[in-house]
Amino acid sequence: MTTKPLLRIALVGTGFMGRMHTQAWRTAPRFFDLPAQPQPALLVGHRDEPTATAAQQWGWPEHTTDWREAVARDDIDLIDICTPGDTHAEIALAALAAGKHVLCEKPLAGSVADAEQMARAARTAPGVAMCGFSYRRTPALALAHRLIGAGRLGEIRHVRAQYLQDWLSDPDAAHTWRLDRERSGSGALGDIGAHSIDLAQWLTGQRITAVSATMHTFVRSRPRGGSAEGLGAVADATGERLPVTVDDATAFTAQFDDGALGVFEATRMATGRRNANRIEINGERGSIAFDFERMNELEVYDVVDDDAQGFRRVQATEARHPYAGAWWPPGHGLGYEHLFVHQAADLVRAIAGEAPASPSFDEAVQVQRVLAAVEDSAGHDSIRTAVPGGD
Ligand code: SOE
Repeated sequence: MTTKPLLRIALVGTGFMGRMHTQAWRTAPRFFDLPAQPQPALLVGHRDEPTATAAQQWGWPEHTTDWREAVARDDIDLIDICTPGDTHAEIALAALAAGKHVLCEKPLAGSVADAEQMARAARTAPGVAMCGFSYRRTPALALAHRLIGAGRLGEIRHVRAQYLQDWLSDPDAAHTWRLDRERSGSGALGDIGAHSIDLAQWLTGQRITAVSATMHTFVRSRPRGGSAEGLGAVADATGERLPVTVDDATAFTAQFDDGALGVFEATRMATGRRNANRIEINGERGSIAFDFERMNELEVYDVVDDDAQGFRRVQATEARHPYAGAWWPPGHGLGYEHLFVHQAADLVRAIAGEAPASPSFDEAVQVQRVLAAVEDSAGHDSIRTAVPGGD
């Protein structure tokens, strides 16, 4: 029996994403035949007690509150960054300089300048760097990518992408770092709109070259969150309200470099839409449509006419579909966590040189540039046309 080389991981971040990545690192080698064995080695948090508790519960043998320790250690191969966006650049740059592989959550950074610096470092570093735009690893979307890549839609004309959530629709939902521009970069735009931008560019193979945008914050202050942070945050007892410094909702139109026209919407205020990451692409020869709330399905339309023409609902749950064959018998279906398992598996393969890391930091910078252009556009009233008679 040959033993596989170990890939020793330090994960930075003990929130929802830290938990998700932990699960992914443990599960990936159980379902995918990988060229190396991921080994969760060190969990890094920012407060000692919660970090110790998370390490114990999630099965990390060691923990620390100093990410620099993880970067300095010779027995760590990969740094997995699951922290708020304002910390990504510093950690990733140090990790790459120390020769580590890096997985960095999305969006890549808080600014284009930081993201560009990270991408420059990644280009020359010995380690492999990848950004966590996890939806690329949804079997139905990977299938869409394959169909579009094979030319099944012909020339692409429309991209219609909406990412709709509702966890902030209650004006008294607690404040979290995701509502603080300093820490998160932006709100609905960077948190979920970034996924739509990445998917749109990846699926079409086209870059967004121009945007026209509007952004809005409906609830301008929220109760301070207690000890639980992130999506599960609950208001503390003080009654103090903190300012919301990011967008609750963003909408923009876009032009792509090969002629497609895009319409995008990202909001965390769409009551009843829990995680509706939707995208529809129309080409001259057909269309695809996807909604993450029905993540195992891809709608496919082909213009070739016959008596049964119309959108077909393809269940992307069969062995011939991307990723799906590694899991359950046909038709049994996958969930949100599986995207992260696929991401972990793909990164291990990229590190072994079997395929390029995707999305690379260069691809993630392109998303960052679109985010910045959207904010820039929305911030310039002069490029918006007022409707006569309105105030
Ligand atoms: C919260 O809006 C969130 O957890 C995002 O941060 C993730 O990227 C997305 O996958 C689900 O929603």
